[in-house]
Amino acid sequence: MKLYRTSNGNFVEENDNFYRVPDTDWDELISSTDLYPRVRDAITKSAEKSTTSTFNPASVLAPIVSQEVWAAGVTYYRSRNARIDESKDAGGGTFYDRVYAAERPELFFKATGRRVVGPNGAVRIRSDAKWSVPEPELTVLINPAGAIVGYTIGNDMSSRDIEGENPLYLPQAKVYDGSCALGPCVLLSSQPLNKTTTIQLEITRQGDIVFTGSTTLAELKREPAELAGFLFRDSSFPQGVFLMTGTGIVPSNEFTLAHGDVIRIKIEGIGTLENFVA
Ligand code: DO4
Ligand code: MG
Repeated sequence: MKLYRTSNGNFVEENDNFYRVPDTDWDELISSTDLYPRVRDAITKSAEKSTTSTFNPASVLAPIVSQEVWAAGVTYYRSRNARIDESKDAGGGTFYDRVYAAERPELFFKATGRRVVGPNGAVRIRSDAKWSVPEPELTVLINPAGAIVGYTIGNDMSSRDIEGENPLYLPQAKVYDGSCALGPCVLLSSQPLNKTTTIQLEITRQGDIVFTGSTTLAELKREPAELAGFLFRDSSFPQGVFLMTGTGIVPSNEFTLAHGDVIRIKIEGIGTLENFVA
């Protein structure tokens, strides 16, 4: 089951049919302990009446209202290497390698709903950054009890020159208007995704492909449940929380995003999140 938040209410998709989830407030729905039965019930009731609902893909919004978005970093070997390289003048060889190997992961605050862009929306690059990249990341939805209940696609937009200059600049490199995209839906499942699940990134500029890359969840060093466990240590999330699990795709150092670029992130089993750079 895939859950969509739209400007016309909440919908669930199953087997290519769309069903309205009636009278639901997004925050209340996704944080409820009976999320799956409620969504299943919406399908059953619609099926009994033989009604499917008209679903307008253009009305899809980011799947977030009051939730915070957090992010994990340096969870893929590719990310570890890229960070060590970008921060070599700041002593990055030590701290990125250490966090990759440590028991405690890197977790950082990424966004509130106000800063999150939905499908086809405009993400931004900072005006004071010279080196900007998208970070395609499997993103988990965790309920207030700390259980992973769903999966979506996230883009952790990042300013690599600011991050590389000094690790203490990380919040500025990561948190700004339009720095995060989520969507298009939440794949509802309490089961871990298969390790063979692919994550693909494609960037086009004026119609030409300027970057493609892919990875799989087999390359993710830490289990999403382990990351969620650390996030919930001494922190509560009454409306649930989204946690980005880190990037395994990093373009080469010559690449930087430009205004107008189109970023497509595809995760097998979830869908495609497409955004353009404002
Ligand atoms: O420590 C820097 C950020 C790492 C990150 O965002 C990632 O690995 O995805
Ligand atoms: Mg990231």
